[in-house]
Amino acid sequence: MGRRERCAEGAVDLFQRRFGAPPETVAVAPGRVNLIGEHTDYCLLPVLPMAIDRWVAVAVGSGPEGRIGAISTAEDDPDGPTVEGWTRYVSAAVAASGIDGGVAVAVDADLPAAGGLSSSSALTVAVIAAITTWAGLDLEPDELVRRAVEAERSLGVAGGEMDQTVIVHGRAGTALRVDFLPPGRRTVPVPDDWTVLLADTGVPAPKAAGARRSYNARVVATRLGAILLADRLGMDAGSPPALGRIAGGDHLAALVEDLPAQISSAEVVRLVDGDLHAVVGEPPLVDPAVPLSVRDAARHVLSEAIRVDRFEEAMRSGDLDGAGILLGDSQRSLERFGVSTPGIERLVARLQAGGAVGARLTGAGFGGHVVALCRRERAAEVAAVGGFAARASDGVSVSWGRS
Ligand code: NG1
Repeated sequence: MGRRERCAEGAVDLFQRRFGAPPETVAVAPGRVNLIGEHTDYCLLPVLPMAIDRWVAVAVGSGPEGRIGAISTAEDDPDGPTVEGWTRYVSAAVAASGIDGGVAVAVDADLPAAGGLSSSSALTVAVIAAITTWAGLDLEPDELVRRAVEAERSLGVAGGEMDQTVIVHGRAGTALRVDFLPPGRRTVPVPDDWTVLLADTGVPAPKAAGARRSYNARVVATRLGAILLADRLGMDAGSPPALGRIAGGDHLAALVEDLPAQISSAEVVRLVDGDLHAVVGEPPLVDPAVPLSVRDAARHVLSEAIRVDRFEEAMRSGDLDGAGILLGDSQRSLERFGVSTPGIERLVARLQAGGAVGARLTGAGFGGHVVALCRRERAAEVAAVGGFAARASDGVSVSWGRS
């Protein structure tokens, strides 16, 4: 039995044990690793993630009238890991499914929580997929993505759509190039002799408190960069403002260097006579008076978008060393962007010394996992440093309907 089936079985068993009847629908969603294109999705610039063979399974059936019954194997096991705040995702996902209760949900997972591998999005997607199937709603995959994004944003993180897109649309053996403007997706085969390794910094990358604030501050900093650059170019950065709406010209790199190193949202809005709400949102993602590192943010995002194109080319031509260099460039850019940590940097260095051609943080940063790339015959050697080889997997699947 594979990992996916074991997880599904774990959720079914738990459901039966805790709710006294078999579930009616089961959904299993993968985690993801982002190969490259970090902090670009919310700027409407491309990403290149891949769904991995670590899973979140959700079993669903009838529950207490007007309420949501939710249990997870981690919580059920007194020696199991504590997963903070997971029921908030279940509640948000139930709401996004258009159901106001009367449902029971049991969760099992072998995807590490708060590790930058998208456990929150996998849980959200799996709950919405299971419940809408159970309720007889036949959601189009893109509608499933849309509802999962909406559910997570309702919890206060101004995230992009990368995670939910690859968790729904991922295909075995391939990474997924995702564009947002205009929207597009294409699979990119992972060359046979490449191994993608994931190593844990041991520091959680939770989506709560400090990490959420730091993430949202980066989102707003990129919006400020977009507004100021658009103003110089006589263009419209849109609402919310996005660097993706003005990217593409060679002239941009020079203009980025002229951006202020630090400037607050309030100041930018004053300068360009803009709309503060469109920039910081409501409730505000960050204090409008706090200066943000706008130049570093724009520099990172615009250079990272170019690396996505180059990395895709390297994958298609089997240029492993070229791909490794791009990972290193991405990591250094993320360090200047302020989302790396000394622990991430030490782990990246150890993986490289152990035989990886390149490594970098994956996901939002501030902890979590590092992704490393190596030739397949060196995988065991690099994995000895720490970590596991991730296989590119299919996206979410649902079994059974409502009995
Ligand atoms: P993780 O690593 O799952 O926190 C977050 C965002 C992504 C993307 C990355 C950075 C959510 C659900 N996920 O990922 O959209 O912006 O950070 O590239 O908000």
